[in-house]
Amino acid sequence: MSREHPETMGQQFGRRSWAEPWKIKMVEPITTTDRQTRERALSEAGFNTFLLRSEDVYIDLLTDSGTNAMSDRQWSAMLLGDEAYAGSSSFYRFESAIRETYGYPRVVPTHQGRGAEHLLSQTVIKEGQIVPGNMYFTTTRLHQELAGGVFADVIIDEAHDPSSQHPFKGNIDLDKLEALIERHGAEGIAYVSLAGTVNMAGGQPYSVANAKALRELCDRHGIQIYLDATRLAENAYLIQEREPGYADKSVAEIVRELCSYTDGAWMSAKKDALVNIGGWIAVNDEDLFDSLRNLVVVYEGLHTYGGMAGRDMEAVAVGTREAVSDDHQHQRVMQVRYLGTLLQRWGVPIVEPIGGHAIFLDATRFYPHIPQDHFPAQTLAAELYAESGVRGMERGNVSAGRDPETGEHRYPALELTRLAIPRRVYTQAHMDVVAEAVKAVHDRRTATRGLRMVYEPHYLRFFQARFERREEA
Ligand code: P71
Repeated sequence: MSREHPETMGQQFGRRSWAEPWKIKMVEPITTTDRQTRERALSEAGFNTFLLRSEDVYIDLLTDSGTNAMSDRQWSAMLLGDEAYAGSSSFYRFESAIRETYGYPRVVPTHQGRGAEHLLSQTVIKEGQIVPGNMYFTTTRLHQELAGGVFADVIIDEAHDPSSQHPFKGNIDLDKLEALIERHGAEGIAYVSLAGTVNMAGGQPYSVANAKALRELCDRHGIQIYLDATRLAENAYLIQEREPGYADKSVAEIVRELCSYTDGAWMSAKKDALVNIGGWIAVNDEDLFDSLRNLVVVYEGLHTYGGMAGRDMEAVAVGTREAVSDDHQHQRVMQVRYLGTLLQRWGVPIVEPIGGHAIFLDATRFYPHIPQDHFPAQTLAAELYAESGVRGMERGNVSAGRDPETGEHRYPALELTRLAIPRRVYTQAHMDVVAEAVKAVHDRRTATRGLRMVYEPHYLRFFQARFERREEA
């Protein structure tokens, strides 16, 4: 760029600039931190970014879950929250928003996504049944296993290759699924666990064509499909962008169509739905609904609040409708892509194509000299925090946990550090700061050593595990 003729960001990338479809009404001050403070905080946190205090973090990209900024419409709806124990009018507004947006008639509220996963798994899975899915998610698989199920990954092979440019890396490989059905019989399969987008693959979408073919295969065998709709609106936006025939359909229409190929869905409303807490499970079948609605009172709360306050349900109702706005999704996905494109241009290895909610740094290529049992992705998350106060999350060997049969690390094909972008929270200037911080860590990568795990909890170890720096490779 010439100094005499400054260019806008859009011009630098050879396109027209986009901007946020909102203006800012309230701000939350954040402060920068110094390296000495960060080094102390990091060692107190056992080199695990989950154990840092948020006041020690400058730009927080740990997760896009529950970290969204709510709109003035959502905040004002919260004041209308009906806090009745039973039959809250807020529940009925919540129920209508979900019915209209996703199309399932029967809705059970839960406090967040894993509450819904627990209910579905306990209700539908029989001991020893297989649960095929398009890649595992940590809490989803754990609840399936706790219910006696055995998760089987049936995502296409391209999803495990961070450089594959396949536009729908979230697709299910129907041959893999068919082979499982042949081996175990349809009665050996609990249901197909389908997610849009696929978090652990890098926020990758599945296509409408794949969903239709999956429906057809499952109908032939009488197998149900349940959808993790946590980031389905982002999946729909990526379909609008890339699937032939969908450019003129709205995100809202595509969401409805995707749901029409499934028997039910569950949701962590903390993502797409632009709130800080909430969830649900919604189904077509009346008997299944009765079972879920009965179980929810044991674990979450009455079937008209499911662990949420009335005001929380109001915020979900408004946020659910905002989430399927085309303008919102455009800004959302383009902001993520802006950060990723800067990193790509500087030669930082990331998962491609850039997905819907986060940039996933490929720690295997970032630190080729660090073996997987020295936790390269955990190391990268720790180094990035020490460098800059930017907090990301490990999504590799620590997250994958141990195989319940052998007790060994699972050594997943993808060893990633995720920088998840909260919705409507940070600006393009924040993305510039993050990109430069990653570049600085990348520039001194050869001098970095891995970590040793010194404390390992039994469940979902990544949340509370502790590490020490290794002095030598
Ligand atoms: C994310 C989270 C939150 C999280 C969960 C576990 C470890 C670290 C962070 C939560 C999801 C999700 C999908 C696809 C279900 C849940 C559980 N993601 N499905 O990405 O991404 O929902 O957190 O509301 O219980 O940071 P829940």
